[in-house]
Amino acid sequence: MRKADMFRNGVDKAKERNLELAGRIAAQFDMPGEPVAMFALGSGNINDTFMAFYRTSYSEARCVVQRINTRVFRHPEALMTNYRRVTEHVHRKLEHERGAADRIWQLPRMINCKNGANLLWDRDGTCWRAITLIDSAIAYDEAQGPDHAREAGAVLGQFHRLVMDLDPGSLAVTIPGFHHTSGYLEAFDRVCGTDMARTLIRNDAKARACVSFVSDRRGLCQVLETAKQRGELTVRIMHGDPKISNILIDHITGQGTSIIDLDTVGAGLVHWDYGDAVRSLCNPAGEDAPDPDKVEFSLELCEAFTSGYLAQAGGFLSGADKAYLYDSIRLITFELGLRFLQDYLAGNVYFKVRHPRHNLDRAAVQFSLCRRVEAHEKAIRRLCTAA
Ligand code: GN1
Ligand code: MG
Repeated sequence: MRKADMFRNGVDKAKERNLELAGRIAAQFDMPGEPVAMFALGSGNINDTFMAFYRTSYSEARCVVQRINTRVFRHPEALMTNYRRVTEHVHRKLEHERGAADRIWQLPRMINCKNGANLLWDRDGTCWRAITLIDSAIAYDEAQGPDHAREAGAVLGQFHRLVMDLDPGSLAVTIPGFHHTSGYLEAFDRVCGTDMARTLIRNDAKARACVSFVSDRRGLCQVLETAKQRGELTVRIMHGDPKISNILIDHITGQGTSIIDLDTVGAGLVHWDYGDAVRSLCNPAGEDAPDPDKVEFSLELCEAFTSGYLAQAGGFLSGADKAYLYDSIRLITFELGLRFLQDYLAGNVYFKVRHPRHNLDRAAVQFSLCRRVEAHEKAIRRLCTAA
């Protein structure tokens, strides 16, 4: 084959696929110019994310386009209403505080369709939306070191501070029971009673080890809930999914600039967010670590993240809030493992998987991380309350 043909073949194949989506989906959003392509982006476990490219004769623009997973988010309209409410509130506040800020904090906003709607329902029943792109910022999948961790902490703390005066009751619940660990335990118990789960557990040592890990920690599920009932913790607005790849770092200044993925924003405990961010940041081997036994929890990254977080959020957190930060890391790590395990036993119906045992492998990684967190309990408690 001649070089020119090889080149054309390669380009054409990619073009065909992307052009089809660009013409049908990207073209409907209120962006300047003509859509020229859509490329898959990111590594989300629920929605499908794309970068859309648009061109005019003198410039070009990009935005993020997402196919919303309506099996998980059953009421996408509610999700969009939350999104708008939170971004408008945050943008108003950022404008007001701009003079005193040490940087330009950002939060992407929605881009409506050309017909004014904020969601696009495609003819095949799929649901799409578009969001502005923060072009000069990077979402890292892994911690880049303590400076990165500190900036990531600052972004989460800043987000909590910015939304703390928004009424938690004003936001819709996008996933009922999200982060209610006891509910995940009940779902796990139910699935364990099915024939499919029984077979999966009986024939597999890894599954049995994961199940017994859960059995040993059933009491843990209530830790934050009980503190809330006792009045030690307050319901505020939380992000719901602040894993490291949802926190953007400005690559020009190296400073944290924005948090993305507001799909689960709503009433809850800021502890869920703190725990989720730390469990994802302080596990350098990642959620797909090939060997669960080699998973480590980095105290250094945890300390840096916590200092960045408390520098922004410390002003409104009480002593009791700080006292439960350790428990939140342990709980959310355990909870994510439990969610992966439950989904594996239910036949992989919630999280996207690349192979049939993917959710089981993911569960084993989170449980191993949870063990490391438990082993570091004293040191973590010290750094959370000292900061
Ligand atoms: C899911 O899709 P993604 O990657 O943004 C999940 C989070 C988990 C995360 C683990 C709505 O988030 O709760 O922590 O996977 N989101 C939902 O990677 O369940
Ligand atoms: Mg998400």
